[in-house]
Amino acid sequence: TAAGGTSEGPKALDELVVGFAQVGAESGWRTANTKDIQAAFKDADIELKFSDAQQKQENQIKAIRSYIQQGVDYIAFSPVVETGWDAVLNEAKAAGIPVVLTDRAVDSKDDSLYVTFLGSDFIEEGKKAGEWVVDEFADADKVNIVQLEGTTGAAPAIDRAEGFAEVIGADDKFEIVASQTGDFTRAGGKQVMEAMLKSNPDIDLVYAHNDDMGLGAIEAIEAAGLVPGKDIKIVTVDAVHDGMQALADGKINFIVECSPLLGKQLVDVISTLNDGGTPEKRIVTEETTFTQEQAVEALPDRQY
Ligand code: GYE
Repeated sequence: TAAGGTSEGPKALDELVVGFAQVGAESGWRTANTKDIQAAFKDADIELKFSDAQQKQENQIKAIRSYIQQGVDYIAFSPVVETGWDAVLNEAKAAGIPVVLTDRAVDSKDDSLYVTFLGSDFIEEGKKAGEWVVDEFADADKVNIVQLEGTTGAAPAIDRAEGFAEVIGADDKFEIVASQTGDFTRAGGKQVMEAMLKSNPDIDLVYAHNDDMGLGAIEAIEAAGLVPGKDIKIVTVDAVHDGMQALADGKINFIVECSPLLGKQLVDVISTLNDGGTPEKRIVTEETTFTQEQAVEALPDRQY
């Protein structure tokens, strides 16, 4: 069958073919994620077909259809947005090809369309960012926040906004005065921040859904003659190298970690399936948070 070892016993790992449909190369996180997945499959001696959808759902759907046509054993993908996957996932199901979601979830009523979802708890990440803000501004009377959102419709953008709003919503001194997507890119973060600085004279805090947008915001803040990390505080999510460097340099104030190192776990899921086993339906990535001091300490040992 196309579906690995399920009915004919396990295949040798070097006979397996896995198709991976990546979101794009929009951020430092994504680059680290791609590298880690490619390295893990190489180590395991499993063939990986890789495609980059350039942040477009239609490209990802095309890539998945092409993997189905090629009769790969498994498909893994990180859905650029949450909705609109049922049709193509039903095609994979009909072809007997198990699908693994990595990093981002789909919003579908039918959870038989995928084997497992392997990745972070983005609501929790948003809450951790919010909790830091509540502590940091404990003595303030009014806190004007601007939010740089991730890709519209993407699980991490939706959930990081939700978790954050829930925590800061408990005190009405916190106000999100502007919120707009920067598409998880540095250029997007910079452009949106420039516009926000023009229309909002009194910004206390930037909450960016990833490091790259925070790094773009730093450029805009400096260009406006303000000091990032002091005049305007910044909290981001990811903890990739450049973000951690900016945190250690005092330009970012706090980072919630989101680990891109999903390769080994994805290989484990594939080999469990190949052996006829059933992986957990949800595999949550473990992660921490970093202050400026912790970033200085952690930086030398970071892998990405
Ligand atoms: O935080 C961001 C990337 O899906 C968790 O996508 C991922 C997010 C990550 O572009 O940097």
